Formats: sequence, C-alpha cells, structure tokens
Amino acid sequence: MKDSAILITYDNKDSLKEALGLCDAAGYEVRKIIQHRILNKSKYGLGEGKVDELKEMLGTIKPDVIIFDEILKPSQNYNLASTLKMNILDREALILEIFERRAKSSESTLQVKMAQLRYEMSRAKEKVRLAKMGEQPGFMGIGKFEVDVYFNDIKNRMNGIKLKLAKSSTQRALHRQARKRFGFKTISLAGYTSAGKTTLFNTLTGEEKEESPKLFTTLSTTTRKIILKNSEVLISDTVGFISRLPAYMVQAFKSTLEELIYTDVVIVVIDISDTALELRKKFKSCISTLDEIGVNKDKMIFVLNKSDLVSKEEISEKASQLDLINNRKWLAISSVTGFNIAQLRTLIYQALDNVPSTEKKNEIPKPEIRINYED
Ligand SMILES: Nc1nc2c(ncn2[C@@H]2O[C@H](COP(=O)(O)OP(=O)(O)O)[C@@H](O)[C@H]2O)c(=O)[nH]1
Ligand SMILES: [Mg+2]
Repeated sequence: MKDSAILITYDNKDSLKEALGLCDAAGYEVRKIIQHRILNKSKYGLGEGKVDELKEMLGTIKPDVIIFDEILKPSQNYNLASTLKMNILDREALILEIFERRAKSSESTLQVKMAQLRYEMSRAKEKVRLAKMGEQPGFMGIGKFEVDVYFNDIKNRMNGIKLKLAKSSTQRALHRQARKRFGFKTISLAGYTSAGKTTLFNTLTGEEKEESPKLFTTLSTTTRKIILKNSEVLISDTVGFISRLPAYMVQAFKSTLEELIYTDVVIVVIDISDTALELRKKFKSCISTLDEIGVNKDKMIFVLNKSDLVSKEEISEKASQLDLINNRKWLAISSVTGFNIAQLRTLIYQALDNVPSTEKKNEIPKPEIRINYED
C-alpha cells in the first residue's frame, strides 16, 4: 500500500504538474491538492486561515503525510506539524526521499546520504535555537555540550562519507564493467519529472508496474527486458530532472543518473505540451546536465511526448525552436494513445544497431559479494 498525502503546492499548472510527478516518484498517493499563491508565510508557510481549513480536512481525508512543495524552515515545519499533528515533508525532504529510493550504486547512495546530512546541517542551527527556547521536541533543555555533540555528529558523519566517496570512485570503473549486464544492449529513459518517462516505459514494456505494490517498492523494477525485432534489450527508467534543484543536491542527482554514461541509447523524453518558454529552459538544462555527466550526444534520441495534446503545426514549430530539426534524432509520440510508438521502436532498433557489440555476450560478471554487518 502506498502512503497517502495531501499536497500543498503553488497555484499554477507547471508547479502542480511537477509536484504530482515528485509525489509519484517518491511513492505517495495524493488524495487532495491544495494550491496557493504564497507558500512562505512566516509562521506556517501557509496563511492561518488555510491552516484552519487544512485542519478540518484532515478528519475526513486522513493522509499519512502532508507534502509542502516549498522549502520550510524548521520553525515553520514545527509549527505546522504541531498544530496539525501530522508529519510534514517539505520540498527538499521529498526530493531526498526520491533520490534515496533511486540510488543504485554504493556511490550514489553515499552522495544521497551526504545531501541528507547537508539538509540536516542547514537546519541544525535553527533547531538548536528552537530547542533553547523549549520549542523543539526531543531537544528540551539542550546544553552547550549537547549542541556541540549534535553538530560534531553531523560533521563526523559527513567526513566519513567523504572518505568513503574518495575510495568508491576508484571502484567506479569496476562497477560499470559489471553493469554491462550480461552483454545485453541497454536503453535508458531520461527527462524532466512528469514528461512521461514512466508512461512510456510502461507502453514499451507492456507492464503496469505500479499496480503491484510489491514490485513498486523494488528498485529493480525500473529495469526490464523488451524485445526489439527478436533481440532482447534492457530498458531502464531513470530519476527525473527537477526544476529549482538546490545546489547541494546536484551531486546526488547526477550520481543517480550515472548509468546513462554506459547505457547504449538514451531516450530523452520531452513534454511537448509545455509552454515554449518552459520547454526551452528544460531542454537546455537537460542537455547541459547530460553533457556534464559525460553522456555521448550521438546516442540520444529525443521524443516529443504528449503530442496528442498539441497540433501538428505547434509540434514542428517547437521542434525547430529546440533546433532538433536538422541535427538530432527525434520523433513526436504519445505514450498514452500509442501514436508513433512503432516508429520509436524502429528508431531505437536502428540506433542500437549502430552500437558496436564488442562486449562478449557470454561473459557473466562475478556476482557482487555482500557482507551483512550485524548492528
Ligand atoms: N496526454 C498525455 N498525457 C501523458 C502522456 N504521457 C504521459 N502523460 C501523463 O503525464 C503525467 C506524468 O507522466 P509520468 O509517466 O508519470 O511522468 P514521469 O515523471 O516522466 O515518469 C501522467 O499524468 C501521465 O498520464 C501522453 O503521451 N499524452
Ligand atoms: Mg516516473
């Protein structure tokens, strides 16, 4: 069973679309949406009237958590949580949950832990201040000594992770080799949150992965086998790009996309129903990030998804604005209606055909040895 949530987000279409995508990626079922123009009121983030409305709603909706699509200070989070008697997840905490779910390699797990500690550290000062005023539960009557212990503990954990990260980068090459995945060719889906990656993944694999709660919680369900012209290929869904990503999370985000470096074809999913401005902004940041990670341009296929929502003319106009027309492999599709999915399969097949298959198909990588430490 998915945890349920009330989502509080901004009063515009783009914010709502992304916030729903983030909730989905973190595994929450949104039972109710509250949209508001201002989410940074000093006491609760929301205005007091809205908080009262929210309080009334809780009795009937009974969510597991409230998701607040803005960054909350510890004091705001505490005020809201204590008046509503609910767990509040702010935007950054939500994003960190997504990264935590999606971190696959030991390195990306470490990068995510590092980002989580930075989140905690950035709130530590105010938490201590609140504690001194007796307003932070679990921190009552904190003394100078305890404050030092608290800060040092976070710092030590960060240093520990830094050390491990330094070591793990030497293991990267090894890791990548093992991920050649028994010689299968591989495809990955990349793109912004809510562009339609998961829908396309399901359309291509014919799987409704979210129907099964057991499968849903298993990370490996983001990779599946598909058949393209009689050959088996592995396809992976990746973590979505996120607008307004705080700088301290960029490293963690990039490390969860690490697999794109050694995947054979990257399908960049673009939501063509976005406004021209939004489209250009997202496209630019997508391309530059993929470039920074080290993804080869030649293996990208651009799909303009949700083409069922816009006219043919608009599609070609937007495609030329993105400079896709002449120098890129691209295709307008709809993951919902199935428009051009057969053509996409052919395009992928052709792109894979150009990949030199130098890897020995029968060479099975050694299984990873896992050691379980007793706590
Ligand atoms: N109209 C339309 N909606 C789509 C299409 N593809 C995805 N969607 C919708 O867009 C939303 C986000 O899709 P999702 O696959 O979860 O995006 P992801 O965050 O990239 O995985 C969902 O409500 C989908 O139903 C499409 O081709 N056409
Ligand atoms: Mg998705």
